[in-house]
Amino acid sequence: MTRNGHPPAPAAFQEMWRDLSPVGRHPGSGGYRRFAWTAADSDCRSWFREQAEARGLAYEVDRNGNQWAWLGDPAAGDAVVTGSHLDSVPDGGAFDGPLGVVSAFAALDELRGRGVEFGKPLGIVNFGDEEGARFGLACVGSRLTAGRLGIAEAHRLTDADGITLPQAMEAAGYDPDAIGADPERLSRIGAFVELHVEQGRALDLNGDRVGIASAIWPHGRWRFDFRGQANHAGTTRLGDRRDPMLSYAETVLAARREARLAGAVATFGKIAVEPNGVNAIPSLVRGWLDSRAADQTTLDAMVTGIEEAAHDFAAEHGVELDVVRESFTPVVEFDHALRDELARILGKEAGLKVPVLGTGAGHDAGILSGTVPTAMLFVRNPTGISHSPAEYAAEDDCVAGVTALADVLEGLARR
Ligand code: HGY
Ligand code: MN
Ligand code: MN
Repeated sequence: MTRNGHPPAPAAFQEMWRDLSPVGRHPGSGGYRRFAWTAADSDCRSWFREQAEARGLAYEVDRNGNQWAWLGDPAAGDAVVTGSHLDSVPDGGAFDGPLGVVSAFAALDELRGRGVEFGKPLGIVNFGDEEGARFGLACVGSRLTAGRLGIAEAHRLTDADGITLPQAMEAAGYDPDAIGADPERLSRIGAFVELHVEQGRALDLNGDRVGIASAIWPHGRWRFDFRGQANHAGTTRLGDRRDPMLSYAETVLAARREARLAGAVATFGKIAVEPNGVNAIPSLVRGWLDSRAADQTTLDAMVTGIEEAAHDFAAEHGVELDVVRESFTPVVEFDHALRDELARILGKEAGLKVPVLGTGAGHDAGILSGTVPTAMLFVRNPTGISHSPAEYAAEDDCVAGVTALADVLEGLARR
């Protein structure tokens, strides 16, 4: 036993974690760069396949590149599915996504160890391109499968080097013309439960190891293109400049102000500058806004406020501005019956104190929740840091997550 009374992680968990930890890790930053359809992504996919095969599970890849591992025949229906994603944001942490996939395999091991007989098919899934780090749109694999991203729209997605999603899929050995909605596959799922590291400190502040998700805030991504005039940094008088960097910078500050007033969040975390020369006034500053709020009305008002401010700043500097909404995910309220069932399984049967909490982070579970009864488990994150190499969860808490997931899967498979 470890010093706070929880058993150490099972060897299989430690081994999976160790195998996966070098994949796509940048030696300089220590963060992960596991972007869709790259070599690192392919290595993660090979790892998933090996884990499935080592456990004698039936392995398949669906038309959208999501990977599935099955115990029992999914065609029997009412399947219980768990899993998450293996891709990352630029220089992401080790836990966001992989914890849910590794815990899924570890929970299956635990259930086998308990001698549980499954009356229903049990599935483990790795959804492709959850973070949208390469093509700008999050949850591409689950959106396509749920019919919430059209084929034509997906085919238009392009990365920073001008490579389209179909080109990237093809280069990785997948057929981009096969993508699209997969209602039959989803109709076989009776419940989907995604385990995820918490991306905040609510659990830690209350001294809880594990929590259940209530809702996901509505959120979206907007692209702001400020176009001015490239010119010489040394010879152009200040009054003669049409500098888009100025209106961009003022917009960043306006976003912060609007978010504070709304009790919400707004972030410019990505920027592209042309010509991107140290001695040139930019011709274009392209900034991406990520905005999230507890409800739709607040989010709409905040983004409108930021856009209006950006247009005023652009006009002041003789700059043109275009704003494009690149993606949007409405509020997700997880299935109440399933949520209550998880609370019952973990609370009454396993004797855990399990708080129910909302989150501002997006998940494949949120995308699926419109089609499939869906729930989420969160595992304590003592610093709350996520989307950063510093993201962390203690091994004891990961073990508590695996046990909770195993309890939930066992309970759901018995229904
Ligand atoms: O950006 C998000 O909320 C998620 O982590 N994909
Ligand atoms: Mn993430
Ligand atoms: Mn995630």
